[in-house]
Amino acid sequence: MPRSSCESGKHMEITRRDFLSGVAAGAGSLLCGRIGTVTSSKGERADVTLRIGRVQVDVAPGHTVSTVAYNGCAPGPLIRLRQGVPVAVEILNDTSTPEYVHWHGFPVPADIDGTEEERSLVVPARRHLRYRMTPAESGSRYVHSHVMAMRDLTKGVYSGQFGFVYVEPKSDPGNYDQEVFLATHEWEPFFIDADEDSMAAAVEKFGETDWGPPMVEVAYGVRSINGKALGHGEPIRVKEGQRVLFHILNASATENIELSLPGHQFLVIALDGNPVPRPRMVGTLELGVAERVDAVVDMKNPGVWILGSTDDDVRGSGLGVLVEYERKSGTAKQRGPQGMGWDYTLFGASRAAAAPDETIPMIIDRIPPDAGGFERWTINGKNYDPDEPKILRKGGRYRLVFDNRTADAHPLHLHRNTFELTNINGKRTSGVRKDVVLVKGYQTVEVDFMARQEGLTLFHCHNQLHMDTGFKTLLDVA
Ligand SMILES: [Cu+2]
Repeated sequence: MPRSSCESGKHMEITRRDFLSGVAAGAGSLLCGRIGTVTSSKGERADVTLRIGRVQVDVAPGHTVSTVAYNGCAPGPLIRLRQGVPVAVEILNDTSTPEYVHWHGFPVPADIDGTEEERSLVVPARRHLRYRMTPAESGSRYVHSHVMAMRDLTKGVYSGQFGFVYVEPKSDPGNYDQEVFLATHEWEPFFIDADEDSMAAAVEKFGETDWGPPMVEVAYGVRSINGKALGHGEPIRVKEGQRVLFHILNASATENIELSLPGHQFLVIALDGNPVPRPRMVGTLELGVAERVDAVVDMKNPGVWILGSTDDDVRGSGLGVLVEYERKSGTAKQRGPQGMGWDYTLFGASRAAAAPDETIPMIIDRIPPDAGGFERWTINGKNYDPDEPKILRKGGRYRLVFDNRTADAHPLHLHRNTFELTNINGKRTSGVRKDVVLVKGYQTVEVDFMARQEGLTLFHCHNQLHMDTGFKTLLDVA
């Protein structure tokens, strides 16, 4: 099995000049295995090549993970595309199981969206798949496996099959000196019994006798940013006075996270790759599973700091990276986050939303677990049913109303579309465009979207365990 060919824990630090001279489609990064132009088995040119295969990832001493990843490293290479410029994609599967490769945050046709539910093209075992794709939207996007994992915690997004995709806008208004791409991920997943609080809540709701076996949750042995646990990768090296643009992706299977950089604040300029109406300064970033945040940090507090989880245990198990100013070294300074906490409405305007053609309620709840202790999730009282997609009219304007009747926070994802947040738990907002929204316990959130993309469209919770246990539904735009 190949050892991961990633340069250990480099952070894809790209200077302004590198960025401007960057090659169009497929320009590699400093991180690992470049994805430059290659010639395919058929002799045709592919702009983006992903090779799915087994690797060993050295996350930390004592934590060498054997997994499946793209192009020999996890995260896979940074893929840079240009808005509106079509690319030829080739995916080679060196493993013995079929794979689905999902372009997350891309309004692409269902056949190349990479999900079984939408009847997309599969990448067969030991075979390859080619197609063309046009990135219509700019900004921070994501590519990842979309297979069901169920009880196999080596598959789907539990594996190393994820990578950052950045689509360069037609015009770049960026004002920064250095660009850093960071992807978080947890490793060594295992099942544990659900914590007492969620068990107690469930028993209270359904009664002791109906509930059955204890619920299971997923825990992790070690966490990472760009494949390295805190202290085991290269630090992010900065200079006093620099403006650093961080592109951050939560590439977890199940974990929503909060990050801070003590001594500094983040100017949030884009969410899920889309510029926000009101860039605002915050002390803490919150990223549900699969969310992306683009934020600028003014480096004006020399020293060594940890950009990492605000939770001591989570950070202690690896979710962090050192930020080291030039000519500074030693132990990182500790300090709580400063400044405003996280709230989507901070970044929105307050324009009233146009009336939708139809409002679609989505009541989120869970039902007692199956015999194996696997919780099951329902939308409007129904576990996933592939044969009953909700029919939408092309060009129609739809409002999804998420009503979370559980204590869990759910990162809800709509495939092949971007929606606009219109109401967060009773507070009106506008102009924040996303493809994942984190709906917290007992919250109600409303999002609007135009059904522009024909065909099957998957909606699901991006927590892999929740999705696998029925928290998904299909829309069909006709
Ligand atoms: Cu969920």
